[in-house]
Amino acid sequence: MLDRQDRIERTLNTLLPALELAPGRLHAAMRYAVLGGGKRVRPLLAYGAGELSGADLRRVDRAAAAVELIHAYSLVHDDLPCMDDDVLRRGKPTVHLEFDEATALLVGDSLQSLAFQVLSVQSLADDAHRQLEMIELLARASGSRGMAGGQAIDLEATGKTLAVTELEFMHVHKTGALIRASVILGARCGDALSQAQMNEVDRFGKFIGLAFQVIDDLLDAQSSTATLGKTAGKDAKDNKPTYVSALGLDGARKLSEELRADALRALDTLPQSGGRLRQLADFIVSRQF
Ligand code: GRG
Repeated sequence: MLDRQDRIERTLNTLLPALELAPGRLHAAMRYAVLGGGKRVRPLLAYGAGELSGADLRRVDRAAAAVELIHAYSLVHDDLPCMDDDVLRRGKPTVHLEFDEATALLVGDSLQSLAFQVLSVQSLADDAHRQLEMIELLARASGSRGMAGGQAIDLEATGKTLAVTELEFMHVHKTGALIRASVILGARCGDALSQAQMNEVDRFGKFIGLAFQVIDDLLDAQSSTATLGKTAGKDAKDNKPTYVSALGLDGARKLSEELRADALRALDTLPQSGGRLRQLADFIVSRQF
């Protein structure tokens, strides 16, 4: 994990525009938003899946960077006063506080564009058609039928009580779609997996994406701002429906274990029984931050 975290940091550092390039303030804010923080779970999943499919590591670097850039953009926009209105992210003041709101908006826009630039200008696959499919996959996962759509549902749900099926629908989109795309994109950088195995990788991504969110809800309820590097206890304060409000602490913990088991079962038929994806599933469900 440490090796891959270091690798994605170096890749992102190279891909982000240099401070010396105009407009310097926007580039400084983009670098502030992306570098030196975060667990890099989505890149780690892409690397894990890429390893299973025998992918060239340099190709996975690009896929991993693209998903992390989309993720970083979503965090910057999510923290804006018109959305979650938060002051702390990755242990630092949020981008709109450190810079200003207009810059934060442009940081998100620019990171999203950069993600697609990275996927387009460098080779991800021998077959150009495959590369286009990968670009489409990330576009769908981030758009109104994926992450942005999930965020819209989340904003509408504030102050309401949602059934567990409705919560699941929201999070399959808001958090799950990008996590699922990270695994698939990593796997698509190589050729070693059959279609049946790719389907299992996709199933793994779906279960682990939901498990990630259940744990996020538990940590928000149980952990501290200092440990998380973002404001803890915000869901309850903002009256947001969560797995904890729907199922209680024990029920949410039990669901996370069931999702982990489902995710691990999906890996059973894969080479090395899923290799590092298995370890990442454990990390996602056992994490403390
Ligand atoms: C603004 C289009 C748009 C979408 C925002 C992902 C998202 C949608 C908002 C983030 C708010 C949030 C707390 C979502 C829950 C799960 C989540 C994505 C947590 C943060 O991800 P981590 O824990 O963060 O991977 P790090 O900082 O480690 O990268």
